[in-house]
Amino acid sequence: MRIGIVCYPTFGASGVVATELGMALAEKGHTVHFITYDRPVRLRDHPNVFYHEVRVSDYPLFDYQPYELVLTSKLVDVAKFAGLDLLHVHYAIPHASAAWMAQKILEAEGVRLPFITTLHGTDITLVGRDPSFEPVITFSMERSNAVTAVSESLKKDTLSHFPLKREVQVIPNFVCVDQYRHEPDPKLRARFAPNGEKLLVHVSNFRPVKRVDDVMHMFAELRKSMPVRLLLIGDGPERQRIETMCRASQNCHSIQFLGKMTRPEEVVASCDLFVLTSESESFGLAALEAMACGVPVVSTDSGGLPEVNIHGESGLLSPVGDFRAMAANALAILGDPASQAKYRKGALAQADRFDLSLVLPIYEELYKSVVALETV
Ligand code: GMT
Repeated sequence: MRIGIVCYPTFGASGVVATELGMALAEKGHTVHFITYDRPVRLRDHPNVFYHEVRVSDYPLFDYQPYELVLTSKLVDVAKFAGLDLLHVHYAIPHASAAWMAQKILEAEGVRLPFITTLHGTDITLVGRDPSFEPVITFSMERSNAVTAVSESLKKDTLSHFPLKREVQVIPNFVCVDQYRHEPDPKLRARFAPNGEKLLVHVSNFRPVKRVDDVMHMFAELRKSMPVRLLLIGDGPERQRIETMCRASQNCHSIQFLGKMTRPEEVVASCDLFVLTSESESFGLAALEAMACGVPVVSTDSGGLPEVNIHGESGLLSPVGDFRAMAANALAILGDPASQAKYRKGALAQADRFDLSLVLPIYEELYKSVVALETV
């Protein structure tokens, strides 16, 4: 099939899912065209993969550049030039409405272009619910040829926040487990935990929804009971404030900010515990990637996290904001070698349930069914 993929090209997990899906489809022989404003960070070179940049002009009349229109024109152009069989757009805003517009333009020219919208989380739980977006999001979800959500929790949120009459299919996020099976690297451990401390890690885009303050609080609490160090990977609007908070604390010498990394798993695999303190999380791909490295997870129980992090198996869950419970959970996992080994095994087993080999055929089936539909 010839598939167009629209996504955010940055470090956001929706872009990572879209990119890894496209790469896997290309590997299976499909031709994949990525259409976005910058080269997706995880995009690798492949003979079946093409990248089309959406370039917005800086015409002085526009205080706000009409990205959605330029994207639509590019979709029309690529669909015609490459003979796309379908479009798969990741993150509803503004990709789903741009895809619908492109579909209508092509329809007027007698060209059929079905599109699938995959909902990732904040497009529904935060931004999409805003009245300034809601009617457009509802409309474009209704008009998509298929809508998927990355967890049961996100599907439930979607159906409760939007007056949808249509089906929403859950297709969970995935991880290619073979790529994540790194053994802990003694050199990295010696660098980050030179005195044999347990090593905690958090990966996020440092947005308020991640509650990185709670990572700092749970770490301070845990340090009262055991020697630990903390790595913070990623960057975003809260990073400076958290770094300032860190410098003012007594624990800062045990905390390192590593910034954005294209392959965080290379460090995560050498850690003992992954911490995710989010207020809301439709899935929590970063946690799944950690599990695939054999790293158990202490997380909140919000959104789709209980579908990914199984309490008592791959890690432990606690209510949002309860950093003392998170510290107690961390101690329960790391406190003795048998428990750590049990959770490590549980994390690997849980990651196996989300292996790419299980999820890719579900997307391919959906693509086939959408392409086979008679009408737009
Ligand atoms: O978590 C973020 O802030 C990034 C966001 C995105 O759109 O890239 O992530 C969302 O999509 C991911 C991939 O499906 C999910 O794993 C994340 O849980 C989800 N984030 C939220 O729901 C906050």
